[in-house]
Amino acid sequence: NLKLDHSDSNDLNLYDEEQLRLMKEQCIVIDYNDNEFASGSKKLLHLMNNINKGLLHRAFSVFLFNDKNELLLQQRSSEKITFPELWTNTCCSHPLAVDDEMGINTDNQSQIGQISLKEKVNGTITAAIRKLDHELGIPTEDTISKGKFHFLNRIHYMAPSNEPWGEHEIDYIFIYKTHKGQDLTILGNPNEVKEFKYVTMQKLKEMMNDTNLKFTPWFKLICENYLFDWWKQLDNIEQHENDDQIYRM
Ligand code: DMA
Ligand code: MN
Repeated sequence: NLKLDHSDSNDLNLYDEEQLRLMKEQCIVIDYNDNEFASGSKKLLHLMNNINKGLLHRAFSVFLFNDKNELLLQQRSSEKITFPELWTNTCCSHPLAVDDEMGINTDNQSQIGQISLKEKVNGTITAAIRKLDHELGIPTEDTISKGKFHFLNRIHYMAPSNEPWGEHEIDYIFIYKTHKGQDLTILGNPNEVKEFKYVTMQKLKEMMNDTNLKFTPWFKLICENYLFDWWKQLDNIEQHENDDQIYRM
């Protein structure tokens, strides 16, 4: 019985046409424990008016490293409706409310609300592969393989963006390590990404100290709480994999 903001009154035609089209994507609405119970448009789920009524959705964040252990960063495009022009991790988005990306497949009989974490992770990786291609032109066949995504943990956070938007998500964190000698083809989609580059940990720390550069709130949270530690242990990242806790921040 929530009175939700559908924001037809907001001046949405000020925004980029393609990004507005993407606001119609159906994301996965979840409860506090990450159990799916509904779908909702990206637009509805990212209005602070609705977030303040408790709406929460599923998301993912990929941290992709090259074979020199450098992290691929991106700067979000000016067209992005939420958090435009901020620097952030390789790729972020939402698994959609479709069987594949929720983790329901022909091998399991999972019912909505009772999908195992393993299957949810699997579905979320499907979404991550879709968006690595869409945002960064990283070709999915032969180059990116499902088995090479390391699922670390989930963080639950809320963060306002520019009015009237914000985030309230349980975010699945993945590390993807490129194998030795592999040089990924990257072709940034200008509607999504303004710039991208590989950085060492030291370079990233310098960037974060540069007051001219702005970073997304989830990226800062993940860096401070986890990433800098994991980065030092990239060669043994398996020991941190598959943590089933949800960390509230
Ligand atoms: C949403 O990312 C996900 C997180 C973890 C903030 P986004 O705004 O980049 O999503 P999309 O690329 O689908 O617009
Ligand atoms: Mn979101």
